[in-house]
Amino acid sequence: MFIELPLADEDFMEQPVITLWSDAHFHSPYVMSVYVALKEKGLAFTLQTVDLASGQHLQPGWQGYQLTRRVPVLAVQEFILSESSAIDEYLEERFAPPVWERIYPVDREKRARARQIQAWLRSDLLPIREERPTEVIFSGARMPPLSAAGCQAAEKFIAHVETLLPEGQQNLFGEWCIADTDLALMINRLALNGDALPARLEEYAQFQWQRASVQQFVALSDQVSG
Ligand SMILES: N[C@@H](CCC(=O)N[C@@H](CS)C(=O)NCC(=O)O)C(=O)O
Repeated sequence: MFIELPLADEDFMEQPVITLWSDAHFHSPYVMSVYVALKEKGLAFTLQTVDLASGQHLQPGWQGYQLTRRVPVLAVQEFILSESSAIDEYLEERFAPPVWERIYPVDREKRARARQIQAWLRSDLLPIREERPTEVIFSGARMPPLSAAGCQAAEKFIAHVETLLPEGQQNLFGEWCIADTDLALMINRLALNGDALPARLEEYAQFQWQRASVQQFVALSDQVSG
């Protein structure tokens, strides 16, 4: 049975002013997640940058200083939030379907799994994140072979992704969701460096990377690096 839920008043209100704070080079995978979420939702927003290299984010004048002093930071009117997956989830609730596009699966268990994947990619696999920085993805850097710890993390990562990703499918859960973009970024840390990966993981990441919202973010970092 299909039950139509009443829409909240704020769904009908004009879109509030939204600002996304990024690092100046657009190299942050966490900023990318929020940028893609905003684009996929169809929200208008202003992009502002803070220069991490010169420590601008550690200056009391910056909006994110009162939070975690890290990017991304999202401001929706006077509400300021950090931590990318918390922001993605907030956006899904604040700008909820069907008025705004969906960025998490409809099904509760799939939605939980998507959030599990996001949390895992942010809290585990540190050797991959350290030895395959996003410069590999956004500025063509090539890194030396993985250390023993890197190989171990890559092996664990690949084994789990193979169980997560259904054979012959282009998305984790049928329809695209924000965890697909986060996962593709992690795969691309290895794939774009030339590390060995099962073909279907590479193909999945390549497919995800063609998404317009992802390409718009890649273009931002291309513009900065000239
Ligand atoms: N778990 C955080 C990670 C944010 C993060 O590590 N941001 C980095 C840029 S990729 C940053 O701001 N680094 C500056 C610092 O930590 O001082 C998220 O998902 O938003």
